[in-house]
Amino acid sequence: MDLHYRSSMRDWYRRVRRNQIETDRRIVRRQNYHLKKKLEKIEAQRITKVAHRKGFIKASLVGYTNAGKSTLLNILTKSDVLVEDKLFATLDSTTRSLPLENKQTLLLSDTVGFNGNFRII
Ligand SMILES: Nc1nc2c(ncn2[C@@H]2O[C@H](COP(=O)(O)OP(=O)(O)OP(=O)(O)O)[C@@H](O)[C@H]2O)c(=O)[nH]1
Ligand SMILES: [Mg+2]
Repeated sequence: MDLHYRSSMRDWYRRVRRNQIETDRRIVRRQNYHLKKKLEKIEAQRITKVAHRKGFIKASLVGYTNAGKSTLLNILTKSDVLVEDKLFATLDSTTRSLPLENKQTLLLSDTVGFNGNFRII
């Protein structure tokens, strides 16, 4: 292999690498952009939710895991959240509305259950 051939191969390889790096950067930038947009949307939805909840009465079902919190939420709010005879069936809190007799609305939240000791003082 003569020297000239080797050096042109090296140049070609460098160009390919540079193009590849630029392409990768563009892909990462685009993914970043889309993730940022997604985050902004989630944040906006969260703010809307919080604003929407202002003025409502709020209550949470809190207790040990597998105690029946989700079952109670379903009965009270005629919902269909996951109920299972196992620990930590609920992994995230869920809120449902419950119309009260005085025409007000109660926002009732099911929560992730406790495990271990917690004292009621
Ligand atoms: N015997 C009896 N079983 C109940 C009662 N309430 C709920 N269960 C049962 O207890 C199990 C657990 O109920 P869940 O409502 O999922 O309990 P949870 O507190 O939400 O549990 P995690 O979400 O896992 O923390 C289910 O198999 C229910 O059918 C009750 O009043 N009596
Ligand atoms: Mg539950």
